[in-house]
Amino acid sequence: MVARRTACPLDCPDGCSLEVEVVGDRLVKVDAAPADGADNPLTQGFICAKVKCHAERVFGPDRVLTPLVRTGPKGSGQFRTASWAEALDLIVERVTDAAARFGPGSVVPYLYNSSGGMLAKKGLTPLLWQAFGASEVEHTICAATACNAWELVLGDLPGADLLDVVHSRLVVVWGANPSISNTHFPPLVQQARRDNDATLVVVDPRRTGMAKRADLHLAVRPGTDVVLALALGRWLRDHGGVDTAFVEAHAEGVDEYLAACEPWTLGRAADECGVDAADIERLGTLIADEQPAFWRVGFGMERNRNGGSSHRAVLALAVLAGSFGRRGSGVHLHTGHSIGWDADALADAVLGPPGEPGSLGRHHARVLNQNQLGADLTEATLDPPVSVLFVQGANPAIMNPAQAKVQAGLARDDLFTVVHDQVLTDTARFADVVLPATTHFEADDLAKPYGAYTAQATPAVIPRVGESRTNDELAAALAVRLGYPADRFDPSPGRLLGLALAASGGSPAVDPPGRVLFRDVFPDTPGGRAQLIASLDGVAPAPEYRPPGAARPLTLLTPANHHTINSMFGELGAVSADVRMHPDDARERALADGDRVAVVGDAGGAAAVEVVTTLRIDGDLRPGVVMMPKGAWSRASGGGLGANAFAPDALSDLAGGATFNDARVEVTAAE
Ligand SMILES: Nc1nc2c(c(=O)[nH]1)N[C@H]1C(S)=C(S)[C@@H](COP(=O)(O)OP(=O)(O)OC[C@H]3O[C@@H](n4cnc5c(=O)[nH]c(N)nc54)[C@H](O)[C@@H]3O)O[C@H]1N2
Ligand SMILES: Nc1nc2c(c(=O)[nH]1)N[C@H]1C(S)=C(S)[C@@H](COP(=O)(O)OP(=O)(O)OC[C@H]3O[C@@H](n4cnc5c(=O)[nH]c(N)nc54)[C@H](O)[C@@H]3O)O[C@H]1N2
Ligand SMILES: [Mo]
Repeated sequence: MVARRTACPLDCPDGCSLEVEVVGDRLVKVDAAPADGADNPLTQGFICAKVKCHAERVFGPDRVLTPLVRTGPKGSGQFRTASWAEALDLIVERVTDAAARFGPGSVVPYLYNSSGGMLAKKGLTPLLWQAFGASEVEHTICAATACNAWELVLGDLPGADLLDVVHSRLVVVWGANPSISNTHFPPLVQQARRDNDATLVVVDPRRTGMAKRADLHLAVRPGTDVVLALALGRWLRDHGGVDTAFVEAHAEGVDEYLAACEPWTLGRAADECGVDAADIERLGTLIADEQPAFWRVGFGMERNRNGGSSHRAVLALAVLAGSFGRRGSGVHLHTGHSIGWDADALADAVLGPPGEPGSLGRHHARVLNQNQLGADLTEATLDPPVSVLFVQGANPAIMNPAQAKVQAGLARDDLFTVVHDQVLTDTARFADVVLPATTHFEADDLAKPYGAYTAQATPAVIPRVGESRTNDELAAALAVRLGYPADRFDPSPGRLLGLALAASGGSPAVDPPGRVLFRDVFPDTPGGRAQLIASLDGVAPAPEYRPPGAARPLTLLTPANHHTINSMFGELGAVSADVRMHPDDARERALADGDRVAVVGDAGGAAAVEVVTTLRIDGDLRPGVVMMPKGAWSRASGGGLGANAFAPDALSDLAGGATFNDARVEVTAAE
């Protein structure tokens, strides 16, 4: 047995420091690096249950071990094994043919890799497809709305350091569920409560793990946060709660913003948000009186039509209250791009400096919105059509909005689909060619989590499983076959990391942890001031509220769960596709726990869809809200469609973001 150090690059804020045990070629145990000496102090000597089981996934029955070529109907998952050479030749033939017939824009690389390291995400693959002039699929499915709102208000200000919450007197968790999606944060909040008698407030339609422990929980109706935040702005103004010294020094647009708050009296806001006016007032008093205050803002609040406005309004509230300038204050959404990754240097080395002889193209034929893949695959009018779909590090068959449309598109006979993944996902079952990908235990990379101020090496700790290749190795092999210079597309991790990190001396330049916002670091906005009013084409100057649609009576939320990271680990079977409902809603429908039920909805303009599943009664939901987990594989619901069949492909109010939580459904007893 050998113990080795690495880190977890999965799509999670925490980015844990890991210690793994290896016997021969096999990974046998994955656990936290010991608390003393871990590169990432946020790890605190423990990791989540999912990643503890990661060895099971690496060697699991669903692992793709060789290239596969489709033999059965699309979606059936019937394949024969193939050599890498055969698979690559086939892909290049189809890619070249599509470009000749419809232009390079008909090749659509759907690259996400949010659970991969920096090279897996930002290495050779996007550069290859730029050189080719393929379409770009813009990353809008997650974080685009919230991050754009942050930029509008706070520019490039980094998020407050999660470790600093131990110094806070007030902790506001708004639209985030750290007990599940950022598990190293709650113990720090408990420490603040113990040591400083800190008050904890949670704003979430569900009584989450943290809400159960909170001093105050506002179970808002989904999508109404903007109203709550505007009403609190008004309340602060009327009760001397605006930190005038702070806003005079550090904020722009305050008067105009407060004028936009004017219509939202406590009573009106209470009605719209479905909470007690007294609770709104209690939160106002806490925000006005308790400092330092730490705001943990999450992505749950962005996934609806008002996501951008809600995020802007909550940030504006923290600004009005002056929740900055002291240790233990500030807002955390994520830690930003604080790593010194020089994407231009990497692109110049691979593609050649722009304009120089021999340099390769850098232009995508067009930009497609990730949330509307289903429409792009199925609408006959798209010009050029999607002829080749190259999916890497993503599972759109179950994770995208308008799932029925996505699956209908993936089933198209005239579409050639390549999927490069570690396991035979629901998307891979639709592929013409499946290619085996390495896990981060099998190849060198660098992990940069979005909730911790750290970057950690993830060296290979075991040999390759099967014939798996890294994303960069696949890009290199395709590049050579497409006629691009092999030396420029040399995929060795040392070379690529060296190029991207040259500007910071070869190792990542992580922002110093523990910086206090508006004391040690300021936004790059005009005057370094927070902007409460936006001046951007197509964006309302002040946050705006759009009432939710009411086509069906229940709002379906699909948040993160304990058993999966997005859809990863879903193959291990622990996540069910059950639908959860408040006892009052169940009583009204004469339904009981364990009943077989039909969830009915419609998404993306498609005909009504129905998913039959099991009902669970759950008093932690607010009435009118039902829940299914995100990331369940189709096998969890007996094949076919799941929660994402109900997710609309309409876009949010900012940055073309996803509106998963605008899903509206009805639940009835199954026939
Ligand atoms: N275990 C685990 N951890 C994960 C992930 C995972 O799948 N599993 N996924 C990772 C990824 S990709 C991401 S983006 C993050 C996401 O993690 P979070 O930022 O926590 O986002 P969600 O889980 O989508 O939702 C968080 C909470 O928002 C609530 N919510 C929903 N709608 C609204 C609303 O309109 N207003 C308010 N105030 N609250 C609302 C939900 O009930 C939920 O409790 O987690 C990461 N971490
Ligand atoms: N209903 C609903 N749907 C949602 C959400 C929601 O809140 N509700 N949330 C959305 C969010 S927050 C997100 S981030 C998206 C995520 O959506 P996706 O990115 O489509 O889903 P993942 O499960 O993260 O898919 C990642 C895949 O990449 C593979 N993989 C991991 N590392 C590598 C690598 O290095 N190379 C290659 N080639 N493959 C790799 C994994 O095996 C996995 O199959 O889903 C969104 N979908
Ligand atoms: Mo995400």
